[in-house]
Amino acid sequence: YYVYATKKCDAGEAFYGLGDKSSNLNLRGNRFVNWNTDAYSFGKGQQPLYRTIPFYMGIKEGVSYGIFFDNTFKSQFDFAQEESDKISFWADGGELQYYYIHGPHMMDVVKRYHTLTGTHKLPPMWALGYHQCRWSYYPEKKVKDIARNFRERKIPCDAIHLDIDYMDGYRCFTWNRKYFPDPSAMIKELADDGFKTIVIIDPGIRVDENYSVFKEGKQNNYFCRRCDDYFMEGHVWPGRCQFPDFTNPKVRTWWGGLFKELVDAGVAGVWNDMNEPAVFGAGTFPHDVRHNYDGFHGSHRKAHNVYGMQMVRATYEGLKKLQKNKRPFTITRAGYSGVQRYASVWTGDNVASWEHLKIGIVQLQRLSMSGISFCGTDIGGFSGEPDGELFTRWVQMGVFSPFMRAHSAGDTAEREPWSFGPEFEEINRKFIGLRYRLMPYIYSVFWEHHKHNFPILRPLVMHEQENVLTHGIQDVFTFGDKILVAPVTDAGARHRNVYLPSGIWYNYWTHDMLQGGAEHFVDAPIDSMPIFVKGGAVIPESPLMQHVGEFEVDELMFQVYYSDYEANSFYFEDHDDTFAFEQDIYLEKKYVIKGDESSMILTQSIEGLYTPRYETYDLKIIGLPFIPTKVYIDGKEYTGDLSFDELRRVRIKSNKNFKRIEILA
Ligand code: MIG
Repeated sequence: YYVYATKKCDAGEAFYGLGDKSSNLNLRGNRFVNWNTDAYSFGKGQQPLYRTIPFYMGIKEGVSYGIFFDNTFKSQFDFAQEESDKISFWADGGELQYYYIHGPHMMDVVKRYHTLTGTHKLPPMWALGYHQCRWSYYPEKKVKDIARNFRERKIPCDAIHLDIDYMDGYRCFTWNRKYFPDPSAMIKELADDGFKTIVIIDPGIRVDENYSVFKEGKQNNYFCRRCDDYFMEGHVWPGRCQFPDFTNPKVRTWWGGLFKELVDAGVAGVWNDMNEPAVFGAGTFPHDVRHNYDGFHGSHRKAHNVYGMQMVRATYEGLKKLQKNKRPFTITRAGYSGVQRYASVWTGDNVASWEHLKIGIVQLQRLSMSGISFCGTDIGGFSGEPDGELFTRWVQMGVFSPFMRAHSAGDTAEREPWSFGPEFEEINRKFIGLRYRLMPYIYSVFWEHHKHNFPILRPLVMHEQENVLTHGIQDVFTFGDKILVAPVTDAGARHRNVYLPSGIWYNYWTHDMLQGGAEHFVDAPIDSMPIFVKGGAVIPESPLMQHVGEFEVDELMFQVYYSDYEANSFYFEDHDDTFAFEQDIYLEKKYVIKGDESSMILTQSIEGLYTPRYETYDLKIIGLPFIPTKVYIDGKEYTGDLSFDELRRVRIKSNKNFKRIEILA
């Protein structure tokens, strides 16, 4: 029994979306299957992978549309592979229920898909900092040693992750007291130094009559059963395990409450692994396992692809209750459309190779277009050994991964930003520092995502879908709509080609201006990476900090990029980690730039009720095509120095409430 649909497609039609697939960005000519799978060391084009996002977009004669096939059974999509003029999708059960979303622009389609399935909640700002992870950091002394190294070496970092070895015999919600005799004391010590502690959690619960989580689950009938009523059992890290039925609302509430001790100990975030669900040997559960499915009972065939999302939903909702007014931070490996409401996502067990760096760039853009903007890869590659150059290029790409975390398997050499010698350490410091300099911009882009449904990473096809040249570009993307990045993904490469969409673009490092609508050959030395800022952008910047707790400025800095057309920018600020923004305790500031050959006008409008601590702005105006002689701030002549600095910028200090600044030749 299956359901299917077939549609005609044009010769030039291009296809995008579908979540985490590891093939080329344009899906045309391929067939895909969605069945959440633990895909350790997956290769290019390998499938199925960890997630099921049955949503795709097409571009037909320059016009974009989307189809969301909301079916949780194993589903497949054929994009003109079997027959070049047809696209088909089908599933092994359920209903033929799909949504057609009209564009005409891809951005409209993506935003409407978000309206349907949700966006990420606004994360706490610290979660946007750099995360250091490894399988595993233990004992306690090792964890503290890592933390101390970050601070001594002045490499910014906000979070350290504890992988499965923090648990007692891999029993969820326990601590190995030999390695971690006093978790709260350790977590407090780390917190005092600006580090958040994140712990992993798995769905497999060890069958052990002396283990309270197992006993409670058993007494209350919370574990999954087979068709013959016997328990679903499988081996994972703890040995013989049973698995909570997260599709049951009662089980979710119970699971959420289990985090109490971890939260009381100070744990700030939870990383949900193995929730495809993964089982050693068999791969996953047998089809006949029964699920509550929120009262709409069904077998594992129906529940498999949503199991992981319901697990992380339980985790998220539990943390939300336990942490009171603090925003929860969760990560998940498996998911279904809509998982973004409960978690960030990492792409699973990738490999330390240049090819995987390329695959990761495609996966992140694809996830972002498919609703899952808060995503990242294991920086450096999970398995295998990167050399210093590959690791550094991956850190550079990681600055523009919405979730920025380095992670590595236990059988690899140590993998911290300083592991590859002083030359690479210096570059890694510079780039992780850049992540923090851009933090106010990054945070504002997350707000635009959460509140206004914009994806965070945008492939060039989203900027210029009518230009078929962009349909196949997959190694350049923008973060928000103002910053374009062209990561370097080849060993030894020190230059690369970059197509810039139409408009004016500024080299982030030199401020040189480039005309878009053309391809440019640009420098990419190892200690740099091609980054461009859109003309007309107003980019807020933070002074260098070691963790976001240090973000307390007396003066807010902006880089203001001249343009000869009108352009809008947004800046968002609030309390960083509470829900006060839901009561309008935030500021959303809008900037409009308009320039010509002898003047530039910058306006500001402010919405919201938050009161920042600073009073003034430090504005650096970049790219003026004339020598300024007069500046008026809200009609009053400005008396400060107007000369260009070494990077041809003019600095203007203004009151934070200005409405209009005029710069005249
Ligand atoms: O079977 O917890 O993808 O990030 O380090 C491996 C150990 C289980 C898989 C995750 C990886 C994690 C590892 N886990």
